[in-house]
Amino acid sequence: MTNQTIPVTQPFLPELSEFVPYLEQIWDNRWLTNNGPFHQELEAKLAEYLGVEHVSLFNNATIALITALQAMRIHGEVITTPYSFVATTHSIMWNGLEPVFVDIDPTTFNIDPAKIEAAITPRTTAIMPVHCYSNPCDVEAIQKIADNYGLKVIYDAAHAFGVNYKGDSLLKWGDLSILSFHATKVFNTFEGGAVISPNAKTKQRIDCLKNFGIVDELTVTAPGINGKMSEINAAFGLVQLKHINIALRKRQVIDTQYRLSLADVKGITLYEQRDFSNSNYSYFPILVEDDYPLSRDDLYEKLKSNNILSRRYFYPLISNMPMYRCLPSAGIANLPQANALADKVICLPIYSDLTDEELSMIIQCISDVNLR
Ligand code: T4K
Repeated sequence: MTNQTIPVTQPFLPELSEFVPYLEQIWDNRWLTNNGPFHQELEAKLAEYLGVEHVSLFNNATIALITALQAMRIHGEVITTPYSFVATTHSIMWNGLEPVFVDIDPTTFNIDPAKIEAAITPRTTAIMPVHCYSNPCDVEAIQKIADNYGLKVIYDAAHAFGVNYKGDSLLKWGDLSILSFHATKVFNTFEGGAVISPNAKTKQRIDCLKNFGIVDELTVTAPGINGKMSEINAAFGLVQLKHINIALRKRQVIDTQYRLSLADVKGITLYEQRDFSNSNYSYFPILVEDDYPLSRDDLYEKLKSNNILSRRYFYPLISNMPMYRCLPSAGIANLPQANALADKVICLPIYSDLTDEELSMIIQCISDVNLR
């Protein structure tokens, strides 16, 4: 098929010449990090683009998640989904808290609100759901439960850049939302992330914690961390932001083409975006069902032998990883939907520079099996 490897994703990179003047400015003013001018500008521009008020930039989403839990003074147990990238549960562990896994809804791939209440104990203080593949969680049901039981809700919104729900930013739901700007995300700053706060006071606490807990030269009020984004990363974010709408539109075209071409392939199930929301086309997961001629792993290998590097996000399931599988909530019987999904999923390549020819090759590779 092709000799060129097709990765699952590739960062969108503007022309290097567009970035150079920003570098020159950094060299000129010798301000490299610690809330510099590009950092401040990116926070303001992102707030405007995302339709939120309070953005705190971070060096990555994992540190942002860890800091968010600390900022909310979470203790005891945190209810979360096992169907995510490991960073979600790792951030809970880094705070010395106990993750409690709750199964997912097989249609949204997100934590199933109907199963949350049964997992609440006197030690539960927070819920950490994930908007998986940019599909919004059932934010209304989750908020109702949180209000009834006095729990905080911290959304891992690493996949949810630019997603709206019922006409407003999805990032406004919960007590805090955390974005990732990693190289593999739709909007990237090489490495990076952000916490979205609901008010200025919370943003102030987040900003203090990400800067070691420093208030001023003589005052340190909390055991904070170094979560700061550098000027280089922030400057790159400003350049990215100029192109983000075009990059998202290109992804949308690829998503549409996949859907048109794969809808009728027997044994392949496509994932549907929830009503009242927009996708950011960050991932294109397919489910390989029992009536597909190949197993999920055989299809993965077939794609690989054709130089198409799909990924099994999210397999293995976090709850089956060695450091988590002994938790009382990690048993397969407690998480049947998440386990089933992890065994079926493949994320196909999607990124703005994927060519029509490459897309056709991927589609053909998946569809051809039926012709044998
Ligand atoms: N919560 C959720 C729900 C997340 O998905 C993530 C991150 C986080 C929290 C934590 O966010 P950060 O702390 O990272 O900001 C990748 C990413 O490293 C990770 O950020 C992401 N989720 C996860 C879903 O995927 P890997 O181990 O699969 O990445 P890697 O290095 O295998 O890259 C995947 C493909 O991307 C490569 O085959 C080629 C391409 N690529 C990658 C990089 C790094 C490029 O073309 N250029 C690059 O620079 O984890």
